[in-house]
Amino acid sequence: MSAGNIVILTGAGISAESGLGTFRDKGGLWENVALEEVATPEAFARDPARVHGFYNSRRKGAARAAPNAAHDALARLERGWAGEVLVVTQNVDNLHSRAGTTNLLHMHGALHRARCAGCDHKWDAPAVMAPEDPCPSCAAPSTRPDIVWFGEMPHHMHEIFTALAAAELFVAIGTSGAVYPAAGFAAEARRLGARTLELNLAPSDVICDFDDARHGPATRVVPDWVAEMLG
Ligand code: BV8
Repeated sequence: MSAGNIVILTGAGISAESGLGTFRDKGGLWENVALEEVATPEAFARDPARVHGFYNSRRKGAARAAPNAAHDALARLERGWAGEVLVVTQNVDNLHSRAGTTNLLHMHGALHRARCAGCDHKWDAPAVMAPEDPCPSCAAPSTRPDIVWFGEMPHHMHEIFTALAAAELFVAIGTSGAVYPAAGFAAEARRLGARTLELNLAPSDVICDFDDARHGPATRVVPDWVAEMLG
């Protein structure tokens, strides 16, 4: 394959070697706090200060982290590949954009963005958010992290399915395949005619949807794969 469109789905595993925790590995985020307490609209309605505290802490951690060799390799692939390379990330950190990836969709939102639950205005999030923060546009105290919580529709779904339909290759990197609709992208891409490749530390929950797989740490497996793709 020397051209053709590539869609790459990334998850928390690509940022693990940058020091950011994953969700479902041993010691993962959801082992320490129940997602129902901090990552649903109901949790935010019940205790907005606690939810803001959870994301303020993750925003601080993400700001301290740096892109790793896997993020850098994907940015190289975008620059050097003859076809289109689209990165769809489930991650809410900004390590892909800091590594230089530009064709990028944050389907689960982003820690560095804020949103008004009242007027839907979006802006760059401050380091620390609180329930009483007024919206810069409508002044209502209805600001929230621009994060897609469980039970909410992920962002950019139309663009993602359009890209899957035009893809020759779908690659999933650092994701457990536990969360939908992202976990269904490989099966959808395959149904639409794409080849599918998993690059992950261990087989994911949806390994059966992949034609090929390479298992190992992202900072080794992803640069090796990109080097092969760029010849
Ligand atoms: C939706 C933002 C419908 C938050 C996230 C009941 C009620 C409501 C919904 C549902 C329900 N039952 C099922 C659902 C659907 C639900 C879902 O799938 N739930 C799961 C738990 C069963 N999905 C949703 O709710 C989605 N919305 O369905 O909307 C709808 C329809 C119409 C109209 C309105 C609504 C929304 C899902 C988005 C939730 N938000 N993130 C935040 O980040 O705080 S999802 C959450 O899981 C994470 O954020 C992450 O993005 C995502 C996936 O996790 P992974 O990235 O894969 O991370 P994980 O730890 O799981 O795995 C890491 C992997 O990396 C492992 O495989 C590991 O081996 C590997 N790894 C580790 N180290 C390395 C490595 N690989 C390489 N190198 C390494 N070094």
